[in-house]
Amino acid sequence: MEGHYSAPDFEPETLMTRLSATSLAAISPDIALPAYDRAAITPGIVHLGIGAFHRAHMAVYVDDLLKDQPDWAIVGASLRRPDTKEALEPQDGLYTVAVRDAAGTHPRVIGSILKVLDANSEREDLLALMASPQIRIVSLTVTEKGYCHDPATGELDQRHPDIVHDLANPTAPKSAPGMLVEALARRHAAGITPFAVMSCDNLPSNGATVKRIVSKLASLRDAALGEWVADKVAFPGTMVDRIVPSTTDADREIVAALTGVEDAWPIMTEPFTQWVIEDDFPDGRPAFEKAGAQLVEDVEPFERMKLRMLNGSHSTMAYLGYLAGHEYVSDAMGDPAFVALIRGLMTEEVMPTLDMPGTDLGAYRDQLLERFANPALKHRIWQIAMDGSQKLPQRLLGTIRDRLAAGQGIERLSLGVAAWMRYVMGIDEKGENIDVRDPLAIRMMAIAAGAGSDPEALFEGLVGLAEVFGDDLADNEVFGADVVEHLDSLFDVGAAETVREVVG
Ligand code: CS2
Repeated sequence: MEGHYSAPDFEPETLMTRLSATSLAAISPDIALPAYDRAAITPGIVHLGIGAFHRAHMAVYVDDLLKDQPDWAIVGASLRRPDTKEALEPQDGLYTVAVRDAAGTHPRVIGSILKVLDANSEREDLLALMASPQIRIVSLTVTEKGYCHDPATGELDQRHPDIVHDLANPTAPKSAPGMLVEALARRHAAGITPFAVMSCDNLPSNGATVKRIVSKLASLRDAALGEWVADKVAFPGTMVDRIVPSTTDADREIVAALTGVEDAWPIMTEPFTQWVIEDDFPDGRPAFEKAGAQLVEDVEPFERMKLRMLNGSHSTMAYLGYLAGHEYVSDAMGDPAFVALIRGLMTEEVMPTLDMPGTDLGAYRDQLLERFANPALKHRIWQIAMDGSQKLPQRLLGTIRDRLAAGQGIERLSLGVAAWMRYVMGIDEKGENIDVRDPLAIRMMAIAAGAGSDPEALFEGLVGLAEVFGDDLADNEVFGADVVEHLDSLFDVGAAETVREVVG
């Protein structure tokens, strides 16, 4: 998702043709190309946060549908950096998605993104497009922190600098919620039906959460607008799933060798993809189900399952794996103690909290373990470790609360939290600095500096971050005792040995 991927250092090779509308004929004949006339497609969707995740996920589903539904193409927007625009513009929006596993790498050229706008330099064009009736869906992948909310409560953070800015400058907003409110305000004023707002980020109850944030911001601007947003705008919830590591120069070379053309920013991903969507699109939608999405009435059980099973395991593995010296998820999965920990975490501690009639959770777990072990997918642990303060509540803390309320143990879940606390200290087990990327990094490192390597003090300091832990967990004795015990062990014997001890 946007913010997680570094821009490629792309220097076109003089001998090889660059991917573009005119070079499609030069592509190796066994590579799939857009199955429709790109000159005939028109935009129906604006997507905010046109990072790697969107391009490996929703844009592929839309690409599958454009042949029959040409009025649903995507205009992407990047809110922070113009790098995606710079990579895709010379390529007429075309890019390669390469699916990788042990059996090989399979590229395909995607054409569903008509163009990319840079929200900073082209804000007016973007807002005007969002306000126009042809746009019926605005979708988002802006990462957890892009919603400017308090992760523990899911409420708009009114002190967030971008929100303060957007309230003072409502017609020239910076934040994703601010862009949505301004575009909706223009539609409201012009009597145009609102677009549906579809979050594709890993937030809990993402539809309801984004509705709460956007209607609150709208009401701070104008009470009547706030009511209109709350009553008339649809915010379908989604569960999105596909593992998308950031692209490296080596990936660029692999893709060029397979396709015969240069792509400045191909996307590498796994074979698996899943999209569960709440069917709430009053102004219409593409037939996403024809491309394999599941349209359901209530998406929350799916979201909870995915956030707690996949993302909860990912974050646990990321903090412990980083401290243990692993670079990629598949490296950590090469250690039987890590596999036993993650398997045990899901089976013993997460699965009993899920209510999923009709879903074989054991099979879901086994498939996750297989996906994590994919040796061809170079998924950096550090990439997952980013923004933990925004991720922990929905990935680990919700499960912990449910189990504590039922008097059940949290041995492995609390190890994930302890490893995060140890990680955000910013110093690894060899005494080297860790590049901790997190909106709260400065505060957390100050807390850690005050605590030194005293587990109790570190826990007390970090659990006081109410936007992460709420106001209940700090006083929970079981939680405190478990996390402090694990921290003690992490300081004492390190992450690899702690994992071995916990799995016995
Ligand atoms: C990962 C996710 O970076 C992370 O935090 O846990 O991006 C994960 O790969 C996706 O949610 C998989 O669908």
